[in-house]
Amino acid sequence: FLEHFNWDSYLKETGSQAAPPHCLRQSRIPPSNDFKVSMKLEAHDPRNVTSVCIATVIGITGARLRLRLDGSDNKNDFWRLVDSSDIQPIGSCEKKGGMLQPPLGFQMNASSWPMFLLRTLNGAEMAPATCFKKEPPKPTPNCFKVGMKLEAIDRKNPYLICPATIGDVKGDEVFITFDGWRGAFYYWCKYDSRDIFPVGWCDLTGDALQPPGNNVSITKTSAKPQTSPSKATRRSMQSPHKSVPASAPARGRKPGRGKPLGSTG
Ligand code: MLZ
Repeated sequence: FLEHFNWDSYLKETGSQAAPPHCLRQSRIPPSNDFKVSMKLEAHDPRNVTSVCIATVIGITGARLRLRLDGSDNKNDFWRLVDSSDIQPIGSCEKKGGMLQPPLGFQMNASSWPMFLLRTLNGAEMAPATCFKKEPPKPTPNCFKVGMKLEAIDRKNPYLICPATIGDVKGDEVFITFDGWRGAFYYWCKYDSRDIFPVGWCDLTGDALQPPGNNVSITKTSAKPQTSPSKATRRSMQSPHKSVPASAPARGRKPGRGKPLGSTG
């Protein structure tokens, strides 16, 4: 089954609050996506962030681009917002006195890089500077509270944006939990991460928001009582769904390590 997920009824039925948009480092009006598939640009290599590489737009999804580094394989695609500071027009690197680098895992002999670069850029359609939007400023200090709802990228499946709940807040980090999914998907991130969005983001950008998961888990102890949206989720999704109450790993655990609560689905 595939049903349209409705935030309004979900929030009502779970008695929860959407994170105020000013808490997030996203534009109030999402930037328009003027890129086209096959355009080329410069991007920081996600696996080697100090190097700037040539990337090709492989796909468009909402305000995001699916990118592939030229000379890399098709197993390491990544997604960036059109207002990400990780991407820039071709020529930007050279203007700043830098050199374009082969991607990590460059498929050819390193000595063939200069020729590969010439060939890959020759006749290529370069994304015009107007496609690149200014990154919004960092919001002032972390104003997230436990229980606030938002939309967040599933870092294990980064093409997916899913309904999420703030499970914990610690300094400038927030613990992202996914409604209806087990802990293995959860992660800590900075409050100004570009991977988290206000409720309604996908509706505005046309990106596909995943419905909450249907995994049922029994979490025995939870230091902070949280809303358990199981009944409401069931109604909201018109199917026997249950949602997992958020439970963050104990304080002091390393950020980014979700405590597995069982199978991940
Ligand atoms: N493993 C699942 C996708 C899970 C998405 C969870 N997002 C929080 C699947 O393959 O269907």
